[in-house]
Amino acid sequence: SMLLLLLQLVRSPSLYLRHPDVLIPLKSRHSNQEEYIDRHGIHVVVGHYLGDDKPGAPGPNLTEELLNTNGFSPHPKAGAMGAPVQLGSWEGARMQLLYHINKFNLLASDRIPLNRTLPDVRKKQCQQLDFKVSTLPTSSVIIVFHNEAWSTLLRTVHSVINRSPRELLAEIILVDDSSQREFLKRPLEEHVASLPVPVRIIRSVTRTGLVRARLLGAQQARGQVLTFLDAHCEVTTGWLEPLLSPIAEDKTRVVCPIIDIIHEDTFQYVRSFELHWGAFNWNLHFRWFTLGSQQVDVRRSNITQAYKTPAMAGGLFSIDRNYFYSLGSYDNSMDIWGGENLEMSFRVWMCGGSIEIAPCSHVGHVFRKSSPYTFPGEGGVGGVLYRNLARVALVWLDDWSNFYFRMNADANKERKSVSVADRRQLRDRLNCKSFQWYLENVWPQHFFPMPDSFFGKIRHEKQAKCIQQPITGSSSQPTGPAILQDCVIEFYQPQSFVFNKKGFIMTDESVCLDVPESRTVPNPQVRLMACNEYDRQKWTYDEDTRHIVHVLSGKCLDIAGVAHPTALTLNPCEDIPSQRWTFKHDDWT
Ligand code: UD2
Ligand code: MN
Repeated sequence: SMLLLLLQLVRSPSLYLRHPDVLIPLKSRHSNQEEYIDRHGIHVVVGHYLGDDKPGAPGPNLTEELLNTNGFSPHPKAGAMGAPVQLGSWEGARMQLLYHINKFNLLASDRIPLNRTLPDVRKKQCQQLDFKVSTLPTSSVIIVFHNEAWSTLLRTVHSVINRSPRELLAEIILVDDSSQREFLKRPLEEHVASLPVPVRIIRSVTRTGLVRARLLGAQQARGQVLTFLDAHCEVTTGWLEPLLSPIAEDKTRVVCPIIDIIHEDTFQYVRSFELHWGAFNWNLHFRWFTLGSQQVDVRRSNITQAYKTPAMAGGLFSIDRNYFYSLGSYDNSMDIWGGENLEMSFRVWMCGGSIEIAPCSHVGHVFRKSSPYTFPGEGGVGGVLYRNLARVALVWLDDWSNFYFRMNADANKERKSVSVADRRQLRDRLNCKSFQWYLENVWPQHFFPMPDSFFGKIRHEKQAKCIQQPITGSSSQPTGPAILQDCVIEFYQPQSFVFNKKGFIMTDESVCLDVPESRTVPNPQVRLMACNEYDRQKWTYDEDTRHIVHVLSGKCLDIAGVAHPTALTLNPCEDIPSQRWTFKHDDWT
């Protein structure tokens, strides 16, 4: 019956603190449970599990045997201290069979105990910090999942229980976003009932997507802070205190851990860099970038302190519960996956808060190369993602939304189908700052066009060709030798450059025109390299001579010669045609 498709396991009957904007109460069939329909028509049942529901449709070809749940019998030493799991060569076929289910090595994950040990990956100074637990707020940990594997989901839960001070952990809330693996439901409820921390399960009948699933969890949370985790994480020693302590000082700080890597093939725990922060590219896809030299200096002055980041990855963060709601929680019109991380980042920053990374908090996450689940909704994964991103752009990007839609045909297609009036109102009501303020103050190293910078193509007059970034075909930074190609008349990302007031010639993914060998080689190659704010990436333009001068060497941008007609180099400045460049401005607003 519909009644029990959504249910929540509670450990004690009590009154629920619910956020008022969501619920229509229903008369319940059972005296010991409450039911309601939320704003999205999701039928929610809150109460004791009564165990009389009928299983729904089974997932595609997923049998209990295949997923090894009740028969889950890990090897006690596998993956201990975060070590990679060694599978036997005879297990290859089974590994392949299981891999596609979650797009990670399920066989390896199932071999590791739920309580596996991990190294303490924190820096010494972090390990020596002495948090006064009694001064910290309590936290609910909210984990949403759709068709998550038994072993990864429960290892997330166990790691939280094993490595959090009990007094800080109000509860764990698992929100099942309509998983199809019916046979896992009862074992999950039985398993969590035996745990020493209250774990509640909320199930959504319909596939609602991670934003609305997190909202379902947040409504039920009793902790002062909400801590969100993906369903395939493992937290390490001392992870929680550094997330809560900045919030104890100031409720408008939204704090993320360092996200370490749980390898998707071996489940090895790999510590990641602490000298990164989060931002995004011209497609509004989240990216990690290395900290600029100024940020590194700030970090070095106190390496245990949380540092500011322009954006969060999205899955792992702590936020004061009241602050979460006063700031408009989430855009609940966002579907399935994507965009909510930037929406929240812009909203927090532009409306008076901050997003920070606590370097003493390390949480591992299984990063995957592709998504294991379906994207219901028109247009599949692209339709869903770009409708979400179109919402982000229309609400938060001001003039840059035009730039975004010109750069992104996929998002532009969705532009007409979304309506964001309520979120625009929220932005007005909260009196939030502009996107220009955000770019200038929160992310001064950004590579977006500005009112006072050049944006467009850089044309070699004699050859009638334009500078182009190398097309690498990979999703990482497109670095390599800069080349000259036929100018494309329309907007064309690989030929679009920002030349900003600081002298950097930059393009998407934070790559800058650079000459690494400008002082060691007579005819050095001109390249596109990760922007690093060093002087060797600075240029000036002389309107009279039309020279583009490399500041550090004082030499001029030139073509490499007849033998290399598409390559660029530096030469001593001369009044010659091969050193003449013009800027073709593109109107991006
Ligand atoms: C990252 C974030 C993720 C989210 C996403 C953008 C990290 C480590 N992860 O992608 O949290 O911000 O960017 O949206 O920062 N899920 C549902 N219902 C759905 C789809 C997903 O409950 O319809 C769950 C899923 O089971 C998982 C969580 O949402 O627990 C995040 O999804 P993901 O792991 O596919 O996202 P990820 O890590 O690629
Ligand atoms: Mn994830």
